[in-house]
Amino acid sequence: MTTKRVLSIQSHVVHGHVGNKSATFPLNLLGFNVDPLNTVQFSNHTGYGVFTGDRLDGNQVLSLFDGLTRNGITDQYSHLLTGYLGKASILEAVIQIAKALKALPKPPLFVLDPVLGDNNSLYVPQELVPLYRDSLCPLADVITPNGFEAELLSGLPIKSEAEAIAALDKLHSLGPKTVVITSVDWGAGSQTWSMFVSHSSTNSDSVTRFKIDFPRLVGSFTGTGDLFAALLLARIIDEEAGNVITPKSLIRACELAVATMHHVLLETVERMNGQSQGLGSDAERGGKNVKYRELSVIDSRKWIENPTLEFKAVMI
Ligand code: PLP
Ligand code: PXL
Repeated sequence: MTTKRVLSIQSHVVHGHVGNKSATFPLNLLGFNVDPLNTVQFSNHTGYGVFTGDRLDGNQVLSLFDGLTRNGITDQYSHLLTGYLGKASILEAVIQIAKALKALPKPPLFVLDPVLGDNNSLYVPQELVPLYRDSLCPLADVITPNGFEAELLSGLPIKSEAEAIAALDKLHSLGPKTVVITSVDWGAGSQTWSMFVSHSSTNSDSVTRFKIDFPRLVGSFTGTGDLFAALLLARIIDEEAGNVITPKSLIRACELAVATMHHVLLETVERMNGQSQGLGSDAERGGKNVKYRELSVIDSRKWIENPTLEFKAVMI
């Protein structure tokens, strides 16, 4: 078995489960060595009323990568995972890192989560959108935008299945062979959200496309995209087929990741309801409720290791 070693370039928060704090534990549990390169260190995610801490600069990120390179560590990675980068100079540094890793004799699989925002609002500067679209996405093997990010990167609206398929095609044309639009929210009238996935094989023109519908839960959670990307990475490669992504391995990885996500959110809601009892409505709590919405990543370990399949992929 090949060593599974991930260079994971994302945020660190002292409290809570986003970025590397969302990705590292599940990856470790699933047998991956993780080298977290933290782009920022914040007290908590930026959706709280207050957050403190610092961002690295692009040259500090490059200096960390240089240390790894000079010690012969960078050629040991089986995967590169990138998430919250937060500012343009870090994104530019990551472009250089991805290029350096791609030039190796055995380049790692690059899973890129283009973290820009959610629910129609950006949580990073607008200038990151064209940098992702034109410079980083072309270097990635797999991209995992949410619905809002997919609209920003493709420049296309996603209000129907036909529009989701058009966006998948547009995102493929940026370069990645595998595109996963993690969640399309059809609005409050719908009981479900949908994931849309498209994969074009390296040596033929054939494209596999499928969707997975899963229940819409009340409330919004931060770090779900980070957790999903880690779970997808962990199972996406078919070792028996020669360490490549196959339609079969991709479908299974998505189904298992959605199953885990669903259970993590159920655990989170259950814990949240217990903790926040007696505090009145969300409005009365004046935004303080956000701390009760942290994902229950650790308490969900059995669902990370052994998810029960509940939501099936449907070919489209
Ligand atoms: N809920 C479930 C069950 C999921 O599988 C996902 C997918 O990643 C999400 C919610 C939301 O993910 P995102 O934060 O990428 O919108
Ligand atoms: O999950 C996205 C994310 C990651 N990292 C940090 C964040 C957010 C979203 O708010 O603030 C630090």
